[in-house]
Amino acid sequence: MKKVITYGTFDLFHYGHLRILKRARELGDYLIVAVSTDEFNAVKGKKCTYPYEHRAAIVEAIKYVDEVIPEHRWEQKIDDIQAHGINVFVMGSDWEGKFNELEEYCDVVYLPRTQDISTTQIKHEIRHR
Ligand code: C2G
Repeated sequence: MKKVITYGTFDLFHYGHLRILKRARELGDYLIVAVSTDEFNAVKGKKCTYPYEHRAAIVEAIKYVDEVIPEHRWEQKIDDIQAHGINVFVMGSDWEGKFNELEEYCDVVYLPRTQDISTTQIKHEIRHR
């Protein structure tokens, strides 16, 4: 079984999130998504609309997703890859090149971001309707 992992906040879940999860799943047979905890988002300087429990539940309900784990810190990726027997690490192209050190442990794939949609843009559009 080819196992894939990807990481993210997935706040205000949108079509760009759906597309990365669909494409990530298509790279293997099993997709794990590590969803950033509220505490880790504070480290990332991200203020979420939805708490971790809601963001994780929504991601877990997506048919392309087989398992959700929490993302507590930047440095957990190698442990996750080894603990879960991951074959492919996937991120959107806004992270291009940032995780190449993981190539020692598994394939690293950056997929093109979905254009013209982001959580920030959604918040802006709702505020300025
Ligand atoms: N994404 C995308 N297209 C968009 C928006 C997001 O493909 N229009 C992708 C991002 O590239 C990322 C995933 O969706 O791979 C989740 O995006 P975020 O929730 O913004 O995650 P981020 O804050 O980038 O956290 O350790 C890695 C971090 O946890 C990544």
